[in-house]
Amino acid sequence: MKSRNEVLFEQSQRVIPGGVNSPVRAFRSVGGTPRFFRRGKGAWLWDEEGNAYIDYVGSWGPMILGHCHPEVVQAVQEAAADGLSFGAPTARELEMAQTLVRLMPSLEMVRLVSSGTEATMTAIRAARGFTGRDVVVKFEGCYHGHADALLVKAGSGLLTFGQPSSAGVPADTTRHTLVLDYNDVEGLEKTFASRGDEIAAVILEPVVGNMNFVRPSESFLRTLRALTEKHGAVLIFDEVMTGFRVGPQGAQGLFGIRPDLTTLGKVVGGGMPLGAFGGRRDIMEKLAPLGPVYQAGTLSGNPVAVAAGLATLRLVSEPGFFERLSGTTAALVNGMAAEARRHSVPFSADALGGMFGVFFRDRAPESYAQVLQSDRDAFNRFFHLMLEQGIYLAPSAFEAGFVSAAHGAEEIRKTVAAAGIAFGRMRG
Ligand code: HOZ
Repeated sequence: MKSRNEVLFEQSQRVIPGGVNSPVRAFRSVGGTPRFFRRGKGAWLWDEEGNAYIDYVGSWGPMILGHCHPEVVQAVQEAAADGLSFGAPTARELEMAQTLVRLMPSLEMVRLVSSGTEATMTAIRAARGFTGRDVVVKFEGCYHGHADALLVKAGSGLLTFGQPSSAGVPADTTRHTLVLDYNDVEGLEKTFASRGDEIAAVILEPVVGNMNFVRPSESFLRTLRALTEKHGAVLIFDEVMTGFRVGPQGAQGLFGIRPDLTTLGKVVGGGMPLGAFGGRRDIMEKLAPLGPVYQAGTLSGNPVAVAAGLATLRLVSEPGFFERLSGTTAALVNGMAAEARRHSVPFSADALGGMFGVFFRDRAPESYAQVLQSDRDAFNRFFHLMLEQGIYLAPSAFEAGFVSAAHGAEEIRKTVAAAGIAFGRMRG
């Protein structure tokens, strides 16, 4: 007899392409049936069959406080009771903009949108409008949402499914997109030496979470900042994943680099559809209605999404929040690494704030090429052995994991114990 998850998946595949509303949910690379979730509370999720899981996906990043945090739920309920959407300015939007400007010093002005994709797409447009140049530099394995110009050698689902560039994107659209290797200082210097004055923008994930987890080298970030400044190119930090996730000021605070533009999503909406981008006033003032760069959205700055985001940002800004979160994440990855050593499984892990990566290779990767050297079959086995024990990891070897403030010592202990059992079975 089929399980309820299987029945739901079968039915979904008849009416939704692949049975999912975003490809990474489909379990295609790990195999098996995606879990259909009915509810979440704190660090836990329950599927339609009533099975409980400790959640390390966190809706792919937003759920930094865990599921159904009472203050976030209350904020959403209150905002919803006032009206779901006005398509007009609200005081809540102003409060969100003021909050972001206060929390992230590189943001002089911000605009709210409905997703990370919209934020990065518009940041690129603003950079092109500001500089009057066309060329955009991105890095292999970084994913910046699914806007046409950025779907080149991208990470996340495109990497998971081995199609790093998408069909349906006219070659003309990506003609101006240059792709370099992440953490490759020399490649960067050569590109700027030959084409520096054509480059409108360089966009990157300042800690990559879309080819699993790759941290930047200090020299890479410093060179990037110096070269973009020298050549008048706009440096865009895509902090959709890392913003208010790896530290109180995102990756830019952690590494002490001030980008020209920053894109935000995920945590900023506390689990509701909200994105934002912002940065230098002279660039942001190019946006309509002040300037010639057009961007718009019926639901931009949606009051319910903004309320969820404000409540979330209030809580993550409390003193000690990131110290505690980083401690939990470190306990998780160190515990798993110790279990792997005990069972002689080649394994490594890395983490910043509430974001982590696990790899079936001896050292955490520093580049896309090294990520590909990780043993993908081993990951897939590990994923299923963990899932059987109620541990929900991202269903792909090319995604980062997320820990929330609701993950406590007991959840970490259970996860590390499950990893020990999984590694033991992998060796056996
Ligand atoms: N950036 C997320 C995964 N790496 C997005 C989730 C999705 O594509 O559904």
